[in-house]
Amino acid sequence: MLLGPADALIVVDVQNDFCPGGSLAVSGGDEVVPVANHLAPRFATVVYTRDWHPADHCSFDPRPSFSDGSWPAHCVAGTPGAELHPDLVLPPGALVVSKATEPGTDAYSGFDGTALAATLRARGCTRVFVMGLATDYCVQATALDALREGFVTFLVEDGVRAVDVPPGSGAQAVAELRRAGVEVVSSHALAG
Ligand code: VGL
Ligand code: ZN
Repeated sequence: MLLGPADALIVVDVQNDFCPGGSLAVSGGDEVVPVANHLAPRFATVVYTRDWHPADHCSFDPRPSFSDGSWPAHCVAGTPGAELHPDLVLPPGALVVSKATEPGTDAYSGFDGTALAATLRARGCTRVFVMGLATDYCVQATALDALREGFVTFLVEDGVRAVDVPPGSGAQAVAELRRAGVEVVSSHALAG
């Protein structure tokens, strides 16, 4: 599959807290870093979203149940856990989009409460390729919003990892994305 100037890569929430050792670690989360680094130089537009919560964010719960939207404290703005994974290589001109920055609301999608859709349109982007963490939460929400915003939307299947709470939610998310109209591709199939 040939990439062109209207294609954008969206790398969702590849942050320390979502990687092994982090407060909300996704199994194998760091394994998406080489995929992001392989793809980023092939895209004219590369966006890194980050979960960027205040310390008193409404999703934080000392006894979190995950699937109901309560989580251990994670990605507190300005802390090491909120930093993008240190091995990510951001190409020149890469965009960083912070989301869920207000105490009272959560936002799984990189489009939710941000200028991402407008920014992509202003750059002439018509297709987006979504990868990152986590498949069943922020990746799924970002890909569904990309469709809603009118972008032709792809999921980079080897570039995602799931929380998998409840079990199977990662595979279910991929199935739901397919049903919604997202095309699932492998990073190896992308050239440009
Ligand atoms: C995420 C749970 C809470 C994610 C963010 O990036 O998938 N999941 N906040
Ligand atoms: Zn969060």
